[in-house]
Amino acid sequence: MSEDDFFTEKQTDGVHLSLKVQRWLLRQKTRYQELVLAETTELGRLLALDGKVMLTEADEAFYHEMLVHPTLLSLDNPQLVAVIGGGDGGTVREILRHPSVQRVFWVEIDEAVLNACKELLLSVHRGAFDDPRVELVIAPGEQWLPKFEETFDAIIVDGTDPIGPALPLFEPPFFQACRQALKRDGILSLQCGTPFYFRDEVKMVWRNLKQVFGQVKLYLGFVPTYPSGLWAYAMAGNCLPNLDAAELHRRCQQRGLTNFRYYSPEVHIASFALPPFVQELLR
Ligand code: AG3
Repeated sequence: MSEDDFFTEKQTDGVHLSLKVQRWLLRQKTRYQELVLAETTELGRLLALDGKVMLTEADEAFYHEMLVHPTLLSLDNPQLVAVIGGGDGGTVREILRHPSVQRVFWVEIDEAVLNACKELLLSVHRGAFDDPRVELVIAPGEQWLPKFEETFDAIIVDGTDPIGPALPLFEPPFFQACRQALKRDGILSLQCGTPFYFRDEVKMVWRNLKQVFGQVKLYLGFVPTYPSGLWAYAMAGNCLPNLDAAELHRRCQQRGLTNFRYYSPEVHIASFALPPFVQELLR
């Protein structure tokens, strides 16, 4: 067994995660990043960009459900949604489960990622590319959003880590553009890294969001193949509703949302309880 049989993410200088690979499906340098798709022995297919795990088939639902449903279930009637990034289609797939959604603008910078995922990650996008409600735009989100004339019920940012090329998606000018592109009661949600290893990044994203939005909430989920497994997400808006589990259950039922793998109304509520070491980052 050689090291070539493993995909390794250097999560930090001293902590690496290795997944054993049965078959390499694609290794490609795109215009923007280095893309790897592989069949792992235990976790299904793997998508990695610039050496970082974006998803495995085994746990992608944990991430995509938590990025999408807390936000869309907080809205009475989400109709127009923008997704920035998320080239694999998992985020768009979860959005399309909400029957009130009429249009999704899916803005991804890297066409090569879209093409590769469309062909090789069918279980992830499950046809999202061909859904008539979806409008695919190939552009950098931070350039496209300020030009769009309508206002969104939700904007969901599914970028990579808040370092390197995706950094503009975590900075105040982009958050301003999001605020302007949202309806009065619209909500922005995004992933913001792990509070265990990426303390400064989580702090930075929190501070930048607070500068721009009236209300910001951080919440947590478990994603086994991401650094530390403990993942932070943020929701931001003018005024975020506080729904109880009974109301969330009612909304799930109304919308025909069942068969989640990670999300549940109880998990939703619990995910906003932050351990002291995370609270510390937000002071
Ligand atoms: N988007 C966020 C992945 C960040 C993972 N970071 C890491 N492995 N260092 C994933 C895209 C899935 N749609």
